[in-house]
Amino acid sequence: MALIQEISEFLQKGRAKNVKALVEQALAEGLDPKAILNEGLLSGMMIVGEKFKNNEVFVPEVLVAARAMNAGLAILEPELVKIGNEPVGVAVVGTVKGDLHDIGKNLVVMMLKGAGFEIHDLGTDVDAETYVNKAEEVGADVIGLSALLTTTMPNMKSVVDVLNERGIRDKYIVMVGGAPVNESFAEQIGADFYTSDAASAAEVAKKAVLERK
Ligand code: B1M
Repeated sequence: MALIQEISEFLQKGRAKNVKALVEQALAEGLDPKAILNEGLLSGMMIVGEKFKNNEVFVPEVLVAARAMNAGLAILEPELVKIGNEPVGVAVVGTVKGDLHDIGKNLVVMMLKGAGFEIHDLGTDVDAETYVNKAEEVGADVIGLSALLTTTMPNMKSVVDVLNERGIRDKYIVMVGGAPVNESFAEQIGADFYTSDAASAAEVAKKAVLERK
């Protein structure tokens, strides 16, 4: 157990090399890969997410913690595949058409990963059809849309419109966020949730998916 706690603590400090080495050691000692994931990597990332939300840490700390999480995950993934670890849910995430800002979107991706989601990151400048096609292809639970420009906010609505046109709106939890977006805009375009930061996005997504299951 002490080893798993150490993994969580090194992850919070963004120490990728230590996290990688400790995950290798934990597997070599026969610790349960799910415990390493849940109590080591994911719990560490949730703590970072909470601190980020409370302005106790900032973007650079979150990025290095996420890098440490990815280093640990790379070692752990083959073991998790062997034992068939089920993700919490599947999320398709991207920045909408016309918009190249991706720092916030990347944080959302990291937090969702940290909350146990399988992520399909479509990158930036993503058109509505691409979101919906990908969501259908991978059986997504959540479609996450990020926009940083007032001029690209309407492209969030295009995604909801395509879902409605295809009669599949209810299959998905549509989440929106980004500096110019707010709760009333989300309501106006028919999205399910607006969250103001990446950690809240992960919390809300997890809760919404678990409530549907
Ligand atoms: Co741009 N830019 N930019 N820019 N840029 C802004 C957004 C702007 C506010 C600057 C300003 O004028 N004060 C302004 C937008 C004005 C507006 O529309 N209201 C602006 C502009 C105008 C432009 C260009 C048009 C400039 C030009 O070329 N004339 C151009 C547009 C290019 C394009 O996208 N087509 C442009 C370009 C760029 C750069 C390429 C130089 C660079 C982007 C680099 C990159 O992303 N790889 C850039 C940057 C860095 C910024 C600022 C300075 C910082 C944005 C950022 O990364 N913030 C920004 C000014 C500002 O915000 N102070 C600005 C940090 C990030 C962590 O926050 O993305 O808000 P944010 O994400 C937050 C939350 O919003 C939330 O979680 C994160 C925190 O936890 N969140 C979600 C985000 N997505 C979410 C999704 C969710 C939930 C939460 O659910 C799915």
